[in-house]
Amino acid sequence: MLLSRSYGAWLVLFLLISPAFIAPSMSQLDSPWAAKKRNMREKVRKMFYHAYENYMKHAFPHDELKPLTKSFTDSLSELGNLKLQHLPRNYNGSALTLIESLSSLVIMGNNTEFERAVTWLSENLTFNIDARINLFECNIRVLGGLISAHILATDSTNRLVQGCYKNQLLNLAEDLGRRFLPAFDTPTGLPYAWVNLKYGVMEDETPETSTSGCGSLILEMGALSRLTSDPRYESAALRALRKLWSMRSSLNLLGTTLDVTTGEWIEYSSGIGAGVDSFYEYLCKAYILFGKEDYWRMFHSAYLAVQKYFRHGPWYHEADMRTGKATYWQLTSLQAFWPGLQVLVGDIGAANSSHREFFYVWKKFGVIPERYLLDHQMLHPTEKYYPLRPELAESTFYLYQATKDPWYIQVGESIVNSLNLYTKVKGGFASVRDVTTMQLEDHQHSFFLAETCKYLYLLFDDSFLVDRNYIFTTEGHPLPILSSWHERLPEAYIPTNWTYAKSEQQTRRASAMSRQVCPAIALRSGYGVQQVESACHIPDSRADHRCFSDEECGIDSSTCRRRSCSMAGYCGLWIQ
Ligand code: DMJ
Repeated sequence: MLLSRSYGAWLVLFLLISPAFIAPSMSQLDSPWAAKKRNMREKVRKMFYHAYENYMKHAFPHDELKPLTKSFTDSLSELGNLKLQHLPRNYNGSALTLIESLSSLVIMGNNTEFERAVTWLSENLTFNIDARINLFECNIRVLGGLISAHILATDSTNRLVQGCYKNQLLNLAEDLGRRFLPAFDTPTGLPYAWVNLKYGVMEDETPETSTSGCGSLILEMGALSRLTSDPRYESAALRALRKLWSMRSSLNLLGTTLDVTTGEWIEYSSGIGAGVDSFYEYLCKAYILFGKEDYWRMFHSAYLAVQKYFRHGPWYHEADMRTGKATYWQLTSLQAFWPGLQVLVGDIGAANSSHREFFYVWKKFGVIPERYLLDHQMLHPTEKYYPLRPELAESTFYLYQATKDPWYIQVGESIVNSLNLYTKVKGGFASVRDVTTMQLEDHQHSFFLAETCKYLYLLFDDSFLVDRNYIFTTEGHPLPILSSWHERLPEAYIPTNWTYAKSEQQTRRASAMSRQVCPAIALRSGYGVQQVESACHIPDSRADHRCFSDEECGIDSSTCRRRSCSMAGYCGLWIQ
């Protein structure tokens, strides 16, 4: 008894002091990747603060920083349009870059600066300004930034210590949301692209808008409705989305631009890049956030149509929504978000192969050019710029979350090095005007702080996401997935990360939605090699691949090309 008691005491003593011995040996065992990630995280943190502090010093409270001249631009009304629109004389900006930085400050653990920013915005921001703004841009940057920050300010982590937060950011968001509503007052319910914050839709306003302009509002406006219990915002965004979806062709394709008064298409050609990109993203993310089956049905059909008509191996071209025939063979830098979206739905194989091509283009030029003509293998003559866009970093973050393949850490490192080498100047980070000369332009876009730095930071340090479940808006602002907002999650919902895969085996089916997107997914172990079928796969109608006509043939799973019926009556990828 005496013996066992003293043995017990030794054991307790050992357990108490052992961490001191264990800790150093654990850190010695630290993988070289862990050290690399810490080092890279610190590099990204420095980048963010270089951009942020220069903005605060030379531009705040104006909208964006001009890093070369260390001055500012009041760009709120320029967004979505290159011409500077009319602004009232006494306009001093809406602190756009500060709003866009809020969630990044939290993710990087700077609650003090977050609180300072929240306090300033609460006391000074107003939307009662005679400014014609772009609904889409203002929604994703300002409304999304405010809503996400409000949630981060009021969640259970008690970030704000001074106790003077009384939902001011939510009140501002609600005020802004109200100013959006006149834009939806059209015969179709599709919103105008432009609305004056003070006076509503201007006389003779253009009725032309884009697919993403009216199809990417549901996350922010839906969240606003849930937070305020005022259903008008979600209803307006949902009505627009449903109308847009009803305008799809029989191939489940949409165009790029349309008329909001007639509900007719203007540009029938579309792809996954500019003018359309976030429409697909929001169908999928709206399903994740709100759990409505409707969103899933729309997304699933839309996604399969993209894979069927736009995809060519790892590349995506544009096609005519009426015929599905290829129109433009172009790579645009916005398309680089697509692999990230594919990770969310579990189509990892396809995501990985496209991501590699985008990274190859990044390496070729040092950064990714806005538009590259795939058929002529040359840059677009007027779109050689790189405005510090986040999309490649975003996809890299998602793919690393899903696979834990250290190769993505190397990709991230390469992106960070290029950004520091080519775009860092004394006064911040400057956009690249021409990727062939690396000549710079005097503009630091707010999404550099909201997205580019955030996704790079999360790639190297995802501690913000541990045991929490967020989706990121198209502008990189996190929104939590809550059972109270969700149609399908049980009341006692325990968050699990949708994209996080812990073991080797899970990496292939990293998303909770894999099975839904890829019903034909099959892990086949032939000679020890596992293959994952792509979501574009449509099997031939007969298992023995015999056919009388092309209609009986499906879509090839690895190339996503349509199979056709040969003279001998077999489906295959015959040269036509
Ligand atoms: C961001 O403002 C958003 O991601 C938007 O959806 C399109 N891309 C820009 C940044 O490139």
